[in-house]
Amino acid sequence: MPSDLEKAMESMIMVFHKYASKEGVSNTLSRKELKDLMENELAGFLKSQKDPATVDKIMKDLDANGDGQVSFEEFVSLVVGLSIACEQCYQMHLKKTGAKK
Ligand SMILES: [Ca+2]
Repeated sequence: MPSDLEKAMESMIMVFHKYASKEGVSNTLSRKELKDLMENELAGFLKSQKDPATVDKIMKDLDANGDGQVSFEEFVSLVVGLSIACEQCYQMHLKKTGAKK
């Protein structure tokens, strides 16, 4: 049986390919595919970002090689970045509630 971490890694791969295969090049995300992915899979994050240009900004940041497509490697850096931000919130939350684990 896969562990929680293995399941999380599998989810990242499945989500990426679910959206990447929608149109055009099947193993990269176009701007539209990235937008769909963020709206459906990162809705909580997008809601806290009031700026409507967020997707464009993120697309530009992610597209390290500038080909207008987000590869799996480029997508992973988004997930890692968000995970680091979430972990920092989690630590702040722990400090606030005084919980020790
Ligand atoms: Ca790219």
